[in-house]
Amino acid sequence: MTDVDNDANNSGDDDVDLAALSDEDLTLQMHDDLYDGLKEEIAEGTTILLDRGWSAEKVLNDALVEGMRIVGIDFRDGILFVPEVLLSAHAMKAGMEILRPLLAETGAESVGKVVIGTVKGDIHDIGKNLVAMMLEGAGFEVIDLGINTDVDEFISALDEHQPDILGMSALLTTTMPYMKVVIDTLTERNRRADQIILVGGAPLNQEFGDAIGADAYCRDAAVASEMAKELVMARRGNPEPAGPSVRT
Ligand code: B1M
Repeated sequence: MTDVDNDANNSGDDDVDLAALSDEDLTLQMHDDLYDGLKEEIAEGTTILLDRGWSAEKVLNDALVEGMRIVGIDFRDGILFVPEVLLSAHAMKAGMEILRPLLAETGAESVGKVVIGTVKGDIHDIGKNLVAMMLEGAGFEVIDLGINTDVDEFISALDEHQPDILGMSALLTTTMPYMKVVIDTLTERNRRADQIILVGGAPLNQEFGDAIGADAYCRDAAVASEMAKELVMARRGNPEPAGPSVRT
């Protein structure tokens, strides 16, 4: 098999001159390199594609997110295990770090504040980090609480930063119900309507977002940044507080 066959079992041992590959082959090679957790190669490939005039969004979606999707399939099927997937995640982050300033490039004044975190019990942060980057790119000030965030941490951050938006991410079917714990706690304390609540993560869907009382479920980072702008603008244009449970 050649390195650009996108062969999942490729060991990636051969030294490939990434700069000599066509765009298509380089993209496939990056899927392999992500699979093999090759951080430096991912950073190099990301830089090459940007130098060739690719937009940060295209590099992100075609090379990195698609590569991670392939990793996810083999993880699900028991072909890859946690240590290997962690290496892939580190490699993905190396690419994202290069894209971060480009995705966050904005001349605009802050359009609002967002507190975001991955919920308690969940340590997946790649998607949440991407959402944070896209929100920064859309002009939001983002306070990122990281992973494994419990309700008290969310609420202290809301107290401290008084954001327009609370964003929660979950990647596990076992952790997504915790979003409801946070929303219910805010409702019980009569402060649900103080902020817009956005939720997202691979196992979620619109129905779940509606059922737990979020203001919006966001399929991906691009939708999250669009939705954030739209809901903040709507809220400012309309003095009625957002959210299903309105403070009385
Ligand atoms: Co985990 N893992 N993992 N994992 N992992 C999944 C999620 C899984 C689907 C893999 C699989 O079986 N196919 C599966 C979950 C099954 C389920 O619950 N249905 C799973 C499992 C089971 C586990 C462990 C339990 C494995 C184990 O230990 N036996 C364990 C759990 C640890 C824990 O959290 N307590 C575990 C561990 C790990 C690693 C540590 C190895 C690593 C995480 C590293 C890290 O994040 N720093 C990892 C990874 C990398 C994955 C996969 C392969 C990739 C996730 C990812 O980064 N995707 C994942 C399989 C998959 O999803 N295909 C899997 C790329 C990212 C860009 O997409 O995160 O979906 P995503 O984010 C998107 C959208 O969802 C959305 O926008 C993002 C960008 O467009 N979005 C939001 C996300 N958050 C949002 C918030 C918003 C709005 C949109 O508003 C605020």
